[in-house]
Amino acid sequence: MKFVDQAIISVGSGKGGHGAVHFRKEKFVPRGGPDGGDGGRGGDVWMVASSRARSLYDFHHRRHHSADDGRAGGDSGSTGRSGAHLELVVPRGTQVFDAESGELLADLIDDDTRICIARGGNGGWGNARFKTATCQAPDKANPGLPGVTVSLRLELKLLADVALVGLPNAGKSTLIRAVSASQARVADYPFTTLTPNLGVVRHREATFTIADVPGLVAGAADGHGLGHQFLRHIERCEVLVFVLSATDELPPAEALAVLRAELGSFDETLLTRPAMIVLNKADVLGPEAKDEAARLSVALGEPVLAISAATGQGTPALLDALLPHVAASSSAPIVAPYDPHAS
Ligand SMILES: Nc1nc2c(ncn2[C@@H]2O[C@H](COP(=O)(O)OP(=O)(O)OP(=O)(O)O)[C@@H](O)[C@H]2O)c(=O)[nH]1
Ligand SMILES: [Mg+2]
Repeated sequence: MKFVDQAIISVGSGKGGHGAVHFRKEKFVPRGGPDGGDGGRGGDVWMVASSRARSLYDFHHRRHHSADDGRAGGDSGSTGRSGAHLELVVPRGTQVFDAESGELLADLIDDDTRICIARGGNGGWGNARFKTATCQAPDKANPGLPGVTVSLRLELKLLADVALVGLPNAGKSTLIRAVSASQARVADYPFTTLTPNLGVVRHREATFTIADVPGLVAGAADGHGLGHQFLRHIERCEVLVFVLSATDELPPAEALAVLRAELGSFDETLLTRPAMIVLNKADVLGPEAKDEAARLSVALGEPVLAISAATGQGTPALLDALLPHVAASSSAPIVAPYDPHAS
């Protein structure tokens, strides 16, 4: 299934059913009173997060979604049937914005978090409600109220604890495959990865998620390569791993400078996020790799870990170093959990 991480949709809640005008007709009751029932309520539109949903693909194809209308009231005071509510299931990590004002309506993070986007219209009163002392036979009933239509922008931001950031071909996908069950595609050419991959890492007692986003290149901010379009997926991660290739023509320190410049031009705060630097493809350098990593570490003034995503060398040490960051991770939803009894 295609990975789609943005969609613009419109949702409409159901109309309320009309109230009925009706009079009791019974044998031997010459002038039965009014007994027209109320219309049923229109259905609401809800959004609910679920780990079963993986992308916003369905919304890319179907743009309009509406709940059912309420039915009209009936005879003998019977209320019309309410319209069924509509539940739209989105992946965890979906942010829902009002497309017109840009306001963030909900950040659906936990499984089963839900929000009512559009309330259904109330049903109209039937004529039984209008009977008064002076008006015993009202022929008046209210129409049902209309539903509301809302334009929404959905934006999926993956919820990974760790994000791998690197130039194309640095070995990010090889690394996510090495440490998780992800089947990310690996190949010896740039831009093998076109959409983010998520993997679940189980290391010692901990379980955390790791994201492999498409390679970044210099000028991504101006739309080079795949541009910045996937960087929003790393906004919520706890820790970044800069994956540098030891065999690239571009020296690793320069590669890191390119990556940091691109992250910074997308979102300055990403530069203050805890980060780890790995020098990948250590197997190619052989025993030299450790010294190379040490030299780089001195030059940068930051720790650098030599690893080989291909052979697994150094990856347990990387996962160990990530543990303190991911253990602290917790993301709280900004909307209250669904309460079916709340009005
Ligand atoms: N020798 C060696 N080769 C590696 C290592 N890691 C990755 N490679 C090779 O490098 C090439 C690129 O690897 P990928 O994992 O696809 O790189 P990527 O960073 O995901 O690339 P994009 O998806 O294009 O951004 C592949 O041919 C891999 O086999 C490593 O540790 N050692
Ligand atoms: Mg890749």
